[in-house]
Amino acid sequence: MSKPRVLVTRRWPESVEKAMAINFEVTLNDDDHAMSADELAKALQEYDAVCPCVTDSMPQSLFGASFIKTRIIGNYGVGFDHIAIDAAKSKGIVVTNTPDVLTDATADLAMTLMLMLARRAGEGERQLRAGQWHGWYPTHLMGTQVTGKSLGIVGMGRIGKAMAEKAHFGFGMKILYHNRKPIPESEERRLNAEYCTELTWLMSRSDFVSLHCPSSPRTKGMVNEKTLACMRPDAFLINTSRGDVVVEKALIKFLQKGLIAGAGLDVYDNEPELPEALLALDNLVLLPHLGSATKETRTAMGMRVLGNLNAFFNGEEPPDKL
Ligand code: 8YV
Repeated sequence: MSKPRVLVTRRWPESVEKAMAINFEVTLNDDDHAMSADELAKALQEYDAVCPCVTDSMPQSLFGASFIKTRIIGNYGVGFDHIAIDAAKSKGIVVTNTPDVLTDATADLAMTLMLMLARRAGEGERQLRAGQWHGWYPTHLMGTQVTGKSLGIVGMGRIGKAMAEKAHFGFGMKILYHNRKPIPESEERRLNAEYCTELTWLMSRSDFVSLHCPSSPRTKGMVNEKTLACMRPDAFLINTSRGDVVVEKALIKFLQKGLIAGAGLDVYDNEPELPEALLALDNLVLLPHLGSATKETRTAMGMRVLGNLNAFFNGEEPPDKL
């Protein structure tokens, strides 16, 4: 029996690509370019499985063709807002993602942003590399103490909870959280976490606000002029979720005017394009969507996709079916 044909849209860690080749006839994207809409449309007609990632936009229009061969989309990533999953499902396509395996890596990166921001690490490094460090003095680049401060977590799913753990147990932070529903009381007690029914309430009480919600019609533009206005001028915003949760223009305005103290961003509205105004600001730490970028995690993500494909082609329900 011939092996199912699989398209992996971007290069993965080598060990996973090798593991994929055992059960599947895999096509790799040799030069690792971001695929065009035409290439993805063609892929849906040629491959039994397509394994995209965040750089592959798969809108509703992509699923309009009369003939589609693909039976499973094994997304490499937990977020799947780049795939019109209802349209895919209406064509009988199963869609899976990769939860769990990137939880710690992403929470670690949010911690990195929080610490870098609070301690002005980006500014310090830029200064030093530019040859502008002329020695120690008591008021040099004074930052903000993180230990003991309050952290407002928006979206208390797996990654939000991992962030709460690291911040509470590692830095003695008081945790506030906003979520569709509260977490169990025992968990609240363990993490010293307090539920905020209103986002504005959380924003006004947090020294740091960290976004961990998925992109959805409910969360799109949730951090906007109105909600940012609730933050204190000495508070910081951290975003490792999706760019469209924040109204970028509003954030730029608040940063330019010093209405909030700073922001740490790993995700943007129109990646990889960044507004000049963001790049020009100093009270910012900007990273290029590195949330899950560890060797361990990127390998585990690929293995998770592979597990989903193996289950599907064995006639079983894939563990991460959406
Ligand atoms: C991934 C992410 O690397 O999984 C996610 O949702 O945001 C990233 O950490 C990316 O999406 C890969 O597709």
